[in-house]
Amino acid sequence: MALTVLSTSVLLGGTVTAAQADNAPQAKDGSGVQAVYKGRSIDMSKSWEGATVCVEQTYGEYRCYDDDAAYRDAEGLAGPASDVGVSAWDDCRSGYFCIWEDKNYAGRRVEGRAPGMHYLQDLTPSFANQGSSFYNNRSTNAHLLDGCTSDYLHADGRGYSPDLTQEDRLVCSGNYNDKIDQILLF
Ligand SMILES: [Ca+2]
Repeated sequence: MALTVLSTSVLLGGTVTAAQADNAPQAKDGSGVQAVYKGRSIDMSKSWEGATVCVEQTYGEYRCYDDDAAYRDAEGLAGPASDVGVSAWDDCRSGYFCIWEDKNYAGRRVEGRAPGMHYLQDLTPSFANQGSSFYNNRSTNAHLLDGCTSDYLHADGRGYSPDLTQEDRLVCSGNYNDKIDQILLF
């Protein structure tokens, strides 16, 4: 998939309202989210071990896979995964929000689907403040929060960014690359 045809559709920032924060599920402070990986339960906040893709099944339940081929095979998805090393935004299937640790949809990724707040520190050992590209392949909006006051990046449904260095923060200085701590799915 060529990147040149893509343009970002995430432009607007703002502030999260108190009502939005109150409605969000609470973080599991001090303990990571458990995921099934190779038939075992792993604490996603401590180590993904050999996994590179972790996918939310229902809220609080995740499955992790070695790679996209294993993911697609296990979840019964047709067709091969995108080649390693090329942009793989279309590896993020419809109905999911995906964030990758590297720009151009590369590196490890975590996929969420349930409405509510998703805390990256509970989902990855080193992924919080590392996200560099995302694709909100859902019909509803998402907010990417960086923990700097109430600053956030708004993403429309089907919104994406191949490079968060290109997304300037409107409230705080700098850009959103390697800054995202939480993702609120609507
Ligand atoms: Ca990064």
